[in-house]
Amino acid sequence: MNGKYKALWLNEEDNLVVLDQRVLPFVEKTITITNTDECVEAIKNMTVRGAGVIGNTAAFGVFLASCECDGDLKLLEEKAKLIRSSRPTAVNLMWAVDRMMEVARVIKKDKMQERLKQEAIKICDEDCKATEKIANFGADIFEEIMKKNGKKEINVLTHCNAGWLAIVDSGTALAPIYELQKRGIKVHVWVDETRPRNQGANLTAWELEKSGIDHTVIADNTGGHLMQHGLVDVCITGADRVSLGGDVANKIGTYLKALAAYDNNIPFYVALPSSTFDFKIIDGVKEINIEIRGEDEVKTIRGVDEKGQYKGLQIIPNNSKALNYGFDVTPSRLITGLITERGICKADIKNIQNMYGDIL
Ligand code: RI2
Repeated sequence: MNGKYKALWLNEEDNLVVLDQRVLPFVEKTITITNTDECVEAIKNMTVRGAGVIGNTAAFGVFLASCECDGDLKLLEEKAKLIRSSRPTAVNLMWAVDRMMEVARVIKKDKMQERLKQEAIKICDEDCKATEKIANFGADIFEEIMKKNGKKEINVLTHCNAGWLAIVDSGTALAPIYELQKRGIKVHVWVDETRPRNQGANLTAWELEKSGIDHTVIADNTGGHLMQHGLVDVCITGADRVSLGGDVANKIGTYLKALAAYDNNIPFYVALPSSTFDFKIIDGVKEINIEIRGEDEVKTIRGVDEKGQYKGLQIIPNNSKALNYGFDVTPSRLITGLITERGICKADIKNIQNMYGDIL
């Protein structure tokens, strides 16, 4: 793909251009990342977000860092460390930086920049291919569910945003939905708004609207009610880190949806590329580091007023405290299957080990 993807691309000057995901869908603008500090800031402040895109940005960040280092590996290690620690939960970030640094450590000084640029492009290209496969495996299973339920249309519930804004080039959880559309199958998506940052209401709805996919935005607490009344055929989310035991860290609120799905006998799938596994850990609830973000994201809400002016509003009393966990962990027992580029597997240690026997 030569470094050009929908959510991010390398420009003529070899700088990284990204869609500013903080202001979508109200403002469509790009930000150009030219150095390590800008890369770290863009990941921290969520100009870019989504496990895959965070990993891609970090990979290009290491390339940009190498342009500041003139072959000085020690300096590059320091800069890579900064990028690696910009957010704690999505493991694609650490995975991508580590992979880039393995390359940097064995390459000659004068070849370093070009080689790192090519490696970052390779990481993105691999994600693109993975999402194509996820799209097909997921769409096949969704068709089966639809037939089993005797329906001509499938109702899918998703949480947060795991579309092409989250992983190049067609997403994880949304990839099978785009594929169903290509296959001419009627699909309707229930989009959880996903407070506090509203990635569902802002980003997933924007993506689906742009693609002409029928969807309805719901308040975060609505899913259980819909499931009890037969209005959801299947749930699917992306993931930020998945343990060897099959526990899934994903956007806060995912666990509650999985509980409701389990109680109502509705399949709950998680879609991820292999780079989202953290094979070093087994018990995700105990071992995954959950990001705590600033109170302000809970205290305020952002949107446009009646004049189309984009702004933030405070929504809680001045002296009330707020707490903002970014993610939760859904235990493997609540998950019907993990959809990866290698196929679909049960979320348990035995099946994950079988699927990844060649690298474990
Ligand atoms: P992919 C998001 O977190 C959500 O947890 C979402 O499910 C995930 O990233 C999608 O990433 P945030 O970065 O699985 O918006 O699609 O905090 O790579």
